[in-house]
Amino acid sequence: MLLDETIAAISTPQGEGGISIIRISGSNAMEIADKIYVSPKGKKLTAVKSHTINYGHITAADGTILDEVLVSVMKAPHTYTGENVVEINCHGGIISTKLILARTLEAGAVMASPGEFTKRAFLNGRMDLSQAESVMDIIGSKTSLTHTIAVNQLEGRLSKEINSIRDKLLSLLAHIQVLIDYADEDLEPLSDGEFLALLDESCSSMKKLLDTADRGRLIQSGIMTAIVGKPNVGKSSLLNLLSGEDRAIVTDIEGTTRDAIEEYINLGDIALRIIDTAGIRDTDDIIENIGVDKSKKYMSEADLVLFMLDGQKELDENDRFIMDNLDDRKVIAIVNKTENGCAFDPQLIADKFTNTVMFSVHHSRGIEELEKTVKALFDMGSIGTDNSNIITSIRHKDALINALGYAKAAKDAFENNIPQDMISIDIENAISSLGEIVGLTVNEEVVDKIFHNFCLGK
Ligand SMILES: Nc1nc2c(ncn2[C@@H]2O[C@H](COP(=O)(O)OP(=O)(O)OP(=O)(O)O)[C@@H](O)[C@H]2O)c(=O)[nH]1
Ligand SMILES: [Mg+2]
Repeated sequence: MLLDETIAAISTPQGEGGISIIRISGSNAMEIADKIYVSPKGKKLTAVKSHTINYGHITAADGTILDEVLVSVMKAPHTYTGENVVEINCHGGIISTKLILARTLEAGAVMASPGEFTKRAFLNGRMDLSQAESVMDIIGSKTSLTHTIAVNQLEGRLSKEINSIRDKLLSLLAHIQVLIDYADEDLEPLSDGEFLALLDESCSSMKKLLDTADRGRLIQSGIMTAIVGKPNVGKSSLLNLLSGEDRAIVTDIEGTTRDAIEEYINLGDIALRIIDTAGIRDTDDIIENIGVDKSKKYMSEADLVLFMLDGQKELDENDRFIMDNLDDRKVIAIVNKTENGCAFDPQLIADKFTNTVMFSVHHSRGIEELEKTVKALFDMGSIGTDNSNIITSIRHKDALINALGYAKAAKDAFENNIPQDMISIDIENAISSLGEIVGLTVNEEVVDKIFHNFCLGK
């Protein structure tokens, strides 16, 4: 990528709509736009004030009008990319946008690659790498929770925390370097206690962040949730209710579902990758049995098990078999079909499972309670309302694991009286790993890979 090139792309989704935007960024953005833009009074975009919107037309090479437009002119450096930016608002539609984009290219712009506008924002120091990554997370958000986390990251909350840990480690490094380089000078070094305390603080801040990574993963990719239970309790009915469509076949015949069905759904502001499974029971049917084996596998692998029971029937050996095999799992027991009460004492279930929800798919009753319970079980209730950061990116998690490993090694070395210049290598490595998160110490290949996943025009 050459930063001295001026780039252009369509920044809005392709298709029919109210408006579309063609974005141009680079030092020649205004000059290029002037070659294809005509204002009623002949004004030039190179001459207008920054951050203004200008009415006019985009014309073809022979002067034919291609569309009526509003053109935003934003001069560097206070723009998204930090460069001169022109945004042409034209009528939404495939042809208008393509024709105008083609005109910008004829006029000297080059086609932007995916994420290139944001990459330039990063390279020009408008945002750090974790902020740039959050832009894509905002665009790709499927729940308000992922959106909140991404917006916080864009606002720099994560960067601030990472930089503050980095600063602590940098002060330790400075301390060691002073000791080594000016050993004979009368400097006031940190006491061993102070040195260790700072190192400890850094380790525990990193550990605290890392502890959020599991939750972050679940929030970002959805909690893998298996609905299990004996046949006919209403598992497929629950999947259909939560997904809002007739996804799975529902009948009153036991053993209706043979194969697992997976759907991505939003339960309030949490995402679930929900799997409807075949009812678990002893059966001689070969096909059903394969399904039952799959159900058992999901039961043992899912992040969350929704164990469903039929509130209109007494508990039986199939229920008990499942109950006995859920000991080490995160489970919410759902007693379904309770619109007219429950055929067994619900306490029998509540005694075994702390989280029990009385439910009726037919009456859509219990959904809110279910949502509340899932949130509590995964400690997601306070996200967005408190100020803590959540690690949702595997790249950030890996960098933190490395940084913490180096910081711990430095601590061990310090406690074992290893020479200080050896300790400084570990601290330098920890600083460098943290720098990868915000993009201070990251190589070009990694940066390219990150932005390659962006959408065109962003
Ligand atoms: N009364 C009542 N019936 C329900 C409720 N939910 C589901 N059912 C009925 O229970 C029967 C079984 O529902 P399914 O969703 O197919 O049950 P399942 O657990 O998927 O069954 P298998 O696929 O055979 O394991 C159907 O006749 C549903 O209409 C409910 O809340 N109340
Ligand atoms: Mg079913």
